[in-house]
Amino acid sequence: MEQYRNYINGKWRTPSTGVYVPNINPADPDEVLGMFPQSGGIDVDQAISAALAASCEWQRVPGPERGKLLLRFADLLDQHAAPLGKILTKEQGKVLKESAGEVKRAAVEARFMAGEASRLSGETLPSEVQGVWVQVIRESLGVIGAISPWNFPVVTPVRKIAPALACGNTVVFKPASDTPWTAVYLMELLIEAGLPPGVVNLVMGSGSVVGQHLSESSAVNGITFTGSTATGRRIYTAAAQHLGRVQLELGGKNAAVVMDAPNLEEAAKEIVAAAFAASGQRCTAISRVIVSKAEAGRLTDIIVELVRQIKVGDGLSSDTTMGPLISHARLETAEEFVRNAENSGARILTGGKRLTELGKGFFYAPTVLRGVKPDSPVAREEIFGPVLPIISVESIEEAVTICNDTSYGLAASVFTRDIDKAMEFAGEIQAGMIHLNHGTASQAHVPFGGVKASGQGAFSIGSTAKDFYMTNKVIYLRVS
Ligand code: TAP
Repeated sequence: MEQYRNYINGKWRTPSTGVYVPNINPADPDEVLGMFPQSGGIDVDQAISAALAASCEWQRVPGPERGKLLLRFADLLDQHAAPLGKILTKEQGKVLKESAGEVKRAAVEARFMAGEASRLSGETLPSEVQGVWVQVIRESLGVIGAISPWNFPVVTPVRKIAPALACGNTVVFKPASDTPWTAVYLMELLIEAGLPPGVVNLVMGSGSVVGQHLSESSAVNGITFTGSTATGRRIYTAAAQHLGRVQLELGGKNAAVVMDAPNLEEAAKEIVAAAFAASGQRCTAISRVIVSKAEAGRLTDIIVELVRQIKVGDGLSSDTTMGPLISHARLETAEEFVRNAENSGARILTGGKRLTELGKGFFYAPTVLRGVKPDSPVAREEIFGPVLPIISVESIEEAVTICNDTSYGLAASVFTRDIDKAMEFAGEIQAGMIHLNHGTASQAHVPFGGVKASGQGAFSIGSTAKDFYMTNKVIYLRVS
């Protein structure tokens, strides 16, 4: 069984603890894919020291040169889309098509950030004083801690590492314990692209040890994190002790509102795609439908018909359209949400059970619930699984009230032909991203983020990322 190592200061290193843990295939938990380091605080400290030491030189490399490294990295991602996608499917479970799509998306985001490395502009201001110029320039933040989740183990790390490098920062990268293999592969591609020693360091291990230590270190200038709101709060608290900057991308409870939809079939297709991609394990997954009473029956019928066509199985099989959940714990969470919903009067229209006939994998049937109470947990809390509750309402005002009645504020969709309703919705909804007449899909150059318990700090994709990865310096210059 292959043993993988951390990558610190340009070398692959065994963890100081000497401990390795198995990485399993969620479609077949008996299959061990490799043994990965369970690192300790010493490894994190070594990685931070390496990143600090490399920082001075890396930030002096001209932006366009840093961009060239990212362009090579983006090309390598494209070239490796098939093998890296296969590894992604094996350790994460999503279907091959989604995995390859994720790698390609990562390449596009890396390429955009390569361009940003040539656009790290500041501004020149008029001065109050004659003969004095005022300039605001942008400098690198320093050492970045990048902590990523398991649901998008390629694009999320790239979304953190690429802007960090473009902006002249160095990185300590801690991947999720469930998906370390893709992290090792990403490091190999970065090395092949010409990464200097110390500029990106990979430390694998548990969140409570490696992630926590990284967040607490005063030598880390910024932590960029994607994952649960609970962990985000812990990181925010730890970073606050040394006034570290944070960028937190957290959970969501994204609604699709359907009210006078221009085309119910199209709306249903968009909703089902956004709800069940990655087995519903996306922070931007649509995880509740709020539909007018007049349209509820027909929309529900089409959604159920589409969901029944989803073919659950091992993501490696060509006919599979939805893979397993990441872990047994996620399976139990999905079950609990559905059980509670049923107990409070909801009806299962399809799914609602484990698919044990598919073997030991963490397979859960895509599920649609009707008659869901707007104040029940399944309607207000993040499920992170293939479960879609449907709620019917009388008016757009009621829909907006229900939409906002959650601690989250990430994304929302509305399907309507009524421009007044669309604009009322866009104005009233407490969310970082609003989609009118399509599902909750983001784009590779467009700012991405949430409000309320869904996020904190600068939006992560697109040019807004620079607000996290750079700091301002003001220069007053008297010209004689
Ligand atoms: P988290 O516990 O938040 O894990 C995300 C990352 O944070 C992982 O790398 C994790 O490491 C690390 N981490 C855990 N505890 C930490 C700590 N104290 N300090 C620093 N880093 C720490 O998420 P999860 O348990 O994998 O998933 C649970 C829930 O999170 C899901 O049900 C879902 O609601 C949400 N989630 C949201 C997203 C997005 S995209 N917003 C993504 C994934 C999960 P380990 O893997 O080693 O624990």
